[in-house]
Amino acid sequence: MPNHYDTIICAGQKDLTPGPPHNLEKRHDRYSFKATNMAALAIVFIAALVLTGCGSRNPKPDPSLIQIQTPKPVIFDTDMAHEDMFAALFLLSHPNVDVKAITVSGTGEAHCAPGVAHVLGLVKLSGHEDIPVTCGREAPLMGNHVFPAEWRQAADDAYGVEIPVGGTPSTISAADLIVDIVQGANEKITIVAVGPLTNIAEALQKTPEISTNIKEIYIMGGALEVEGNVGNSGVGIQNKYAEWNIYIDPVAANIVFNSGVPIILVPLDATKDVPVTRNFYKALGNNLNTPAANLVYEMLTANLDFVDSGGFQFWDSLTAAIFTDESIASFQDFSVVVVEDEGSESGRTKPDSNGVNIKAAVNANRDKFEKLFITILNWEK
Ligand SMILES: [Ca+2]
Repeated sequence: MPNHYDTIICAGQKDLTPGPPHNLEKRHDRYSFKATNMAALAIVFIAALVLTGCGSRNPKPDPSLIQIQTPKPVIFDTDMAHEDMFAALFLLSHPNVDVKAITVSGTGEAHCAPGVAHVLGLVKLSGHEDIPVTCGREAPLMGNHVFPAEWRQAADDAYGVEIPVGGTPSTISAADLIVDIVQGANEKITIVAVGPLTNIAEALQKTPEISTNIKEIYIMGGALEVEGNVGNSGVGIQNKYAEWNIYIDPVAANIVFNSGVPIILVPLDATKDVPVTRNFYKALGNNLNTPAANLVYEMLTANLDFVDSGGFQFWDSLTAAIFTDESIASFQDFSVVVVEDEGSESGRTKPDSNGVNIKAAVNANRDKFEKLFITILNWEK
């Protein structure tokens, strides 16, 4: 139902938005609506806007959103589901970002071998084959939480989309690569983490002193004042609170949160504001000027059922985008603990006055995000 509205109303909005009032009159004449019909239509129209949340219209590339700056060095830690690929391509395409390494979390959605292969394809596609890529351990630091096997298979298969064949991976582990990059850098490195936090926790456990040379860690994960997404995934886990990335390896999350490195969390509280919609899909379809934009479009095409389900959000892309421009979100400080014990709150990022202080995005500006995302995907470096 919402998809139907989304298609019709958002497409109709495309006709109406740029036009002067006479466009409306033309439409009325054409369809010879009576006043009562128009009133009913108006109610449906407004209801549909609310239902579909299609508040941002026709996002188009807007280069004025980008002020060129010295590129910021970043390590991207990912678990290579569809949305991870979007975030990776966003960072790889962004003129203000210098991706130093990409590490795959072996506890995440894709398994190590296909996950790394897909990253290598993306770095090739975006002209960055020199970026080192590797994977980490395939079990959480503690516990046995895993993503559903069906989801993992889909990620391993890149959802049926052909990813270019890239080069060869780094021969060292993800944790070692993180340590090497951070210790070898002549300025503080930022980490953007959009999967389970296993690799980063392992690096911090192995070499705690790297924390002083990590500027900050942007993390897609957790749910603070909204419901989590584990319990409502339809996979039979009774847990209303946890978000998947943190749920998979809560011990790792606690290590990262308590490392002393400033944490900027992008939880479901903020990502709920950036659903992936048919309207966005169509807008991107009108702006396919680079291999990156084309690949994201193909990936959305392969996942339109998920788009139409209303459950697909720009989780990882929003996190990457916030790293480049915090003005697209609003933030609050929270004191949180991550629940490590098994049970109905396992993996919860729980507000607790005895917890660790983090900064969390609580809202996102969807219109600005969508424009920025389309702009960067179409950026020619
Ligand atoms: Ca992810």
